[in-house]
Amino acid sequence: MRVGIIGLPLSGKTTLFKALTGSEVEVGSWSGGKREAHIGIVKVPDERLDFLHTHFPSAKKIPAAIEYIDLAGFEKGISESAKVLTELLNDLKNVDALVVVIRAFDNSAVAHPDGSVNPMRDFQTLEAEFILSDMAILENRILRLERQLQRKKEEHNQKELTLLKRCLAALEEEKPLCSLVFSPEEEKILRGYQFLTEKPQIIVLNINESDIGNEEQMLQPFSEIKNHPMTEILALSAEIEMEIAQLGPEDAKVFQEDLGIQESALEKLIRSTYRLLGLISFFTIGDDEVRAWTIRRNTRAPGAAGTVHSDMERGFIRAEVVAYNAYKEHGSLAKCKEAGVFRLEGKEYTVKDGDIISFRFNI
Ligand SMILES: Nc1nc2c(ncn2[C@@H]2O[C@H](COP(=O)(O)OP(=O)(O)O)[C@@H](O)[C@H]2O)c(=O)[nH]1
Ligand SMILES: [Mg+2]
Repeated sequence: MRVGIIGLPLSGKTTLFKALTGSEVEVGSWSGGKREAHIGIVKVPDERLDFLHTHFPSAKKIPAAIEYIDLAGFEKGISESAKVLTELLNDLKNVDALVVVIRAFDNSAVAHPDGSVNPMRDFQTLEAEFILSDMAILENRILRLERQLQRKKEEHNQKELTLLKRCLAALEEEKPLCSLVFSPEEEKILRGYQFLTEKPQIIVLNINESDIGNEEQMLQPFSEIKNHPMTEILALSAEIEMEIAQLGPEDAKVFQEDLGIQESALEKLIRSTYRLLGLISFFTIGDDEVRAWTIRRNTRAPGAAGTVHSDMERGFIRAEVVAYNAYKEHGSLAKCKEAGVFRLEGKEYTVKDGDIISFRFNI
């Protein structure tokens, strides 16, 4: 799972990245045209995995992971610079969702590039710029396809042209591409383009420390956005979260309680990402390794096997499955078998959140 952090310059992207990954990169430095993306891996906290690990203490515990990419600033007018846009789109490759950071904090030491703090204006600037970037890519590609088609009528090019024109028409009406419905074949064509408005978004309002506890009110102007199926929205203070991330777990807890923060930025964002993308976890357990894996809801057993190893998908025979809650109740795999809660499932089985699975395969 890959998530790109995007936003206007000095909105707190790198600060949030540090809060999430605990990594030591410099904040606030104006990159002066140098675009460099930071990449960090975040382990997904999961109490169920912790519990399972207590039963296999000598095994390695491997949590699921989300990769966060701190993308270089997305400036107003970026869609007009083909080179910068190409670089950004390169960094965005295979990103499953965007975290869009919106500045809602005042900080006299860090002047807002547009002179004043106005979250709604910045949000609209970004969304408009996302639309313009996608349009720039589409217009380019449409021109080229039309030229190719004049030389030679090829059906797949014709199909692509029709599809891209439909996309462009939507964007001209300010409709993001995620609001359109595509057939699987169309999705396949579009996948190569990395359109910004096709990616699900988690909007993060980066608020002042003094606004902690006031999140609801801060989010009020954005309430309409909550209804978009491809969007989540939340408020946090990136700077405070970064400070908390640098403390040990005990101190962090005390600090969070003092400030009235119920959930860390990391927990909030991971929960939003799972909800937005419809993700669930399953587990594999054994004496070597106790591990959590992330898949999309409604994945069948062979697809889940494929996340562990492609051979397991190819040579899939069956899955031996026990639900986490049943395991917890009975206390061991042997007892689960005795109690008859251990199931054999075939190719058609849809994996559920919390399933503990052992795959049988043959290649
Ligand atoms: N007061 C305050 N300052 C912040 C907050 N988040 C970021 N900053 C400051 O804003 C500046 C820019 O932050 P940075 O994360 O580098 O922004 P980026 O350009 O979006 O990556 C830095 O000096 C940060 O310390 C916040 O939540 N509150
Ligand atoms: Mg930065």
